[in-house]
Order: sequence, then C-alpha cells, then structure tokens
Amino acid sequence: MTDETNKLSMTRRGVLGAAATGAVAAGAGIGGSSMAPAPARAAASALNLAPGELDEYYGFWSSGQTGELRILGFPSMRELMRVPVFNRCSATGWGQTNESLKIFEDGMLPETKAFLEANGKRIHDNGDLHHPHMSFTDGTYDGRYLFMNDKANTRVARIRCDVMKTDKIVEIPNAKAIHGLRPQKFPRTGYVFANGEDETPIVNDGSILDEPEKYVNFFTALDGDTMEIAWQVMVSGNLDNTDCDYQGKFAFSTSYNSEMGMNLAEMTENEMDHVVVFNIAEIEKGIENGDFEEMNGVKVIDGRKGQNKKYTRYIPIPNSPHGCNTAPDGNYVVINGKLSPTCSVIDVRKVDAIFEDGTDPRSCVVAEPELGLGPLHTAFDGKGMAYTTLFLDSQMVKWDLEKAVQAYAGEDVDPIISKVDVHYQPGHNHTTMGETKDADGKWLISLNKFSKDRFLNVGPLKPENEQIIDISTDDMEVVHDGPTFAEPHDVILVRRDIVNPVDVWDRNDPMWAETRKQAEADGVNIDEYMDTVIRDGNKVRVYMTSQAPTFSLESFEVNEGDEVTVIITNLDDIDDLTHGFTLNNHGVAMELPPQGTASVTFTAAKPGVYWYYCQWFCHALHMEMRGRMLVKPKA
Ligand code: CUK
Ligand code: CUA
Repeated sequence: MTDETNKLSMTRRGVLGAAATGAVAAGAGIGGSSMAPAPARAAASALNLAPGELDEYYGFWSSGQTGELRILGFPSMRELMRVPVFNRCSATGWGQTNESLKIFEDGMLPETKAFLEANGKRIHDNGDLHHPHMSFTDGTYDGRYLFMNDKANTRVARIRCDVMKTDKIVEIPNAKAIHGLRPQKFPRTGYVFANGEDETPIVNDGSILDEPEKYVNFFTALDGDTMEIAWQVMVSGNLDNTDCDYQGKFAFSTSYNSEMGMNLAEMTENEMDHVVVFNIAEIEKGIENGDFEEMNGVKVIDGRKGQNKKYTRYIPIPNSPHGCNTAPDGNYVVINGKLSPTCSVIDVRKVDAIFEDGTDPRSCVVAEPELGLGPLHTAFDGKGMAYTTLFLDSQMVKWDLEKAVQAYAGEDVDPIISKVDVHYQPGHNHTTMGETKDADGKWLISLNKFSKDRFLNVGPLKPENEQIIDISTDDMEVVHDGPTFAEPHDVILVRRDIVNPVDVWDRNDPMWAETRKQAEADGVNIDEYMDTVIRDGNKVRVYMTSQAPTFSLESFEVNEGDEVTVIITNLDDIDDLTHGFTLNNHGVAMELPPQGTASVTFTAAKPGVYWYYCQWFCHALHMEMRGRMLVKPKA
C-alpha cells in the first residue's frame, strides 16, 4: 500500500469502527504502522453520534431553487428540519394558509400583485435561495434571525429563530435578482446588505433593450429589525457576493461584468473587474442631506463609477471575482478570483485611505496569491489560515493569510500550506463559526456541485455532494460524503448554545394576529375551545379546535359557491404534539402546531361529503381524528 491508500483505508476503518467499539479510539487492536491517524479517529467518532446524542452545531443550509431553508445537525449531517421560505410546502401549508399568504403579500410590490392576478395566482411559490445568514451582535451570531435571498424573484426573507418560521418576505424594488446577502456584523444587525445581480434600464418601462449605458444595478440596505428598505445605492457592474467588516464602516461587493455587457463575450472582455466598497457613514450622511433620488419609494444614492462622491470606491480586481469573505481577525477581506487563479486580499485598515482624493483604490490590496484554478469562496479557521474552494481543480487549498501578505511585499515565502481533492467542483465552503469573530477552526465543509460516481445512480439528475474536512491538524482530511438535493449554495455552522427555539407557541404570537381580529369581530375567542360556524353572506368561517385525537367539529355544512375559511387552534400544549388539517380532494393541508392557530380559505365548488383528517401522526387514535364537510348543491 502506498501511504495515500493506507491512509484512506485506515480512515474508512476509523469511521466504521470508532463509535461502535471504542477500540480504535483507545488505539487497541491495531498495530503501529497500520494505525489510523489520530485526527481521523477523533473525526470519526464526532461524525457518528450514538442514538440520542446531540450535535455540537446547527447547520443552516440554503437549498437553491428548492426555495427552502434546511436545518441539519452538524457534524453528523442529520437533516432536522426544512423551513419553507419562498416555496410552497405540502406538509405545513406554507404558501396556502392565510397566515403565510399574508407574509408573502405584505412584502409584495404592486406590479407583482397585478402580474400574479393576471395569471390567476396569489404568490410566486418558487425561489432561488443562495445565502442564509444569521443576525449579529458585536461580531458574532446572536440567535435572533436568519436572513436569506431569493435570486429568482428578487426578494429577501427573514426567519425567526425562536419558532423557526419565516416572518417576512420583502420584494426589493428597482434591483433585479438579489444574490449576495450579508447582515451587518458590528455593532449589530442592523443593516442587511443585498446585492442586485442583474442590471436593468434605470427606467425599466419596456422601451429600452439595447442601450447598455442606461443599465444600472442596485445595492440595497434593509433594516434587519423592521425589514424595511433603508436605502439603495446605484452602481456600475453586476453585483455578485457581499460581505462587510467587523468595524461597522464598510460593505464590499464583488462585481463581474464591469463592461456592462449583455452577452458572454462582452461580459468577460475586461482583464480587470472590481470590488465596490460602500462607505456606510457617508451614505447615511448623503441620505440625511437629501443627496438622493426617490425611486419607487426608495431613497437611492448615486454610487456609480465616475461619480466623485465618497459613497463608493471601485477597487480593480482580476477578471470576474466571485466570493467575498471577511476573515475573523477583522483585518482582511478575501476576494475570490473565479476566472483568475488568484485571491485578492483587502486590508480593511487601508480602506479609509482610498476614500481620500487621489489615493489609488488598489492601495488597500495587500496580497494576491495564486492558489489554483477557479477560486470561488474562502473560509477561515480563526488562526490565520484561509481555505479556498477551487472549482476547476476540484480541490480545497489551505493557505496562510500573513504569508500571502509577506509574499506580495516581496518576501520569499509560499503561502500555500496544502491541497486536498474534493468530489467534485466545489462552490461554497464554510468553517464552524467561521463567518464570525468566534471562528473555532474545528471543521470545514465543502459544498460540491457535482457528485458523479460517488453515490448510487438515481438517473440523469444527480445529487450534489457535501464533504466534511477535518482541519483540527495541519493536514486536511475528507472524512464524510453527504448527498443533497437541488441546490444548496451556502451554509452557516452555528454553535448550538446560540440557538434556542421554543417547544410550544405563545398564544399571543403575531403570526395569527389578523385571524384573531376576524375572530373577535365574529365574537369567537381563538384561545379556547371553539366549535362555531359563522355565515356572513356567502362567506363562511368555520372555527374549531384540535386536541388529540379529535377535532371539536365532527362535521360542518356549507353551500356550493361559498367562500369557506377554516380556522383551527391546536389546544394541545405538549412538546411535539402537532396536528394537521387535510381536506380530501381540495388540495388543502396545513400544520397545527402545539398552541398555534392556522387558517385556510377556499371556495366550496364540489357538492358532496368530504372528509377532513389530521395528517400528523399524533395519537394511537390518529386515524380516527377526522370529520366531514358537507357541500350542499345550489338550490
Ligand atoms: S454563489 Cu453559489 S457557489 Cu450564489 Cu454564493 Cu458561489
Ligand atoms: Cu391529530 Cu394526527
């Protein structure tokens, strides 16, 4: 055996053996040279949790065009929950219940509402969710919210971490295709920064196609507390990814297509594209002093290339940069080259200077190591090391930030520490707590776009492959393969003590505030047992409660053509006692969580008897938890 195959087979043995027997961990039974290296053994037992053991980290995963957020336990990679966001969810009724529709519709632009109506729909129920990020206080995660983008329909959403449900979905005016997204790290979130990726004509009224000089892009700052749009900055070039500093002064966005080209040849023509630096204090001043234009209700600052104000600076960066990652030390921002084999390192301490007149914007670039082909994203261990995905090389490269700076200054040092193969074509990567000042350097994960031969073949559409890499020692070692469905781009790994969701809803939760108002007008108290049917012209409101294993109404009657709203409070207040309401042959289903209220509205158009049932296994008599709706034909 070569050293390499020896190591591989030992790793496998370690992974299989450690948790079950403890023998490997103790080093017993395996002789000298064939012994698995210690880190692999430690890694193996951490990955294979015993039944009932809990993970050390929450992983919050994007799902790309699936439109949801996924929660995994890390490092075991056990999927714990899927939180519907931009998608329609069959299990929970997300996108169908009145409570969720209100969240979609409250943040919708009027023209979208009109478009949907013209197409017989109420919501866009698809999304392209790339970047989930948690709210910060003082440079680290605070467990309040998760924010995420929708590239498909230009939206930003927020999830409340107390109940792990989406509570805001905001469509961004002016911009198109929100891509990069980051919360402000310091002093707190604060702003949520969102990049518009696709440029459009400033006045986008259908009269302009081929006048590139009239196209612009928008950088948006939302208020993370209210989810209102604070301001926008008009920029040149397509904004890709974004990050901000740990000082609360600047945000940085990579930008490809500085050419503002409309096709591939035009878009990749320039040798240099740029990073746009946003000066937050100057932008706030500009807004205060009225130096903005109001566009579709948003205060927009002109930060295009060539305007000579102090809102933005354009740092030239080699061709088409992609990932933008601030190191936990607060000093460096790494810009990933994509078409260039380099990463460009910006020293945050030198950024103030480039806002002075006459300073070369490149003067804050302090390193540009050549790392390999297709660098896309970089993660950090908090100990001075950076880990960059190489898409074309199918590798992860570990490099030393300070050595890269020294090499750029002319010293004879090699910043590259090691490389490891991943399978295959990695996009994002992430380290535990790595996007905070509390980066702990324990684990690295590589989110690979292709899996090819790594798993059982499931047809032409293959899963992606997410690999865990042990970085507890100098070597990098791939210790786990994890297949996944379309198409997680990004993940954050959050220490579990930071995330503290409740077990049972608070009856006063704002989620059903509107429903409560309607019930009060109907003289119904939704906090107590209810079995009331209210007729209001051709509108019928059916109030009932669920308590294992019954619904309070065994049946109710409506007329053909009635607009029926079913409102249900789950009176059970025990952990994990979720019920559901599914109405046969009506496409209606919703989750009824402990102490929660949910409602759904439909038109009764099919005379006959229809059973409704609880679709969440709740009790030994779960199958018996059902009732009937009678739809009487029109007289
Ligand atoms: S982007 Cu997907 S691999 Cu949308 Cu974060 Cu880089
Ligand atoms: Cu209630 Cu199943």
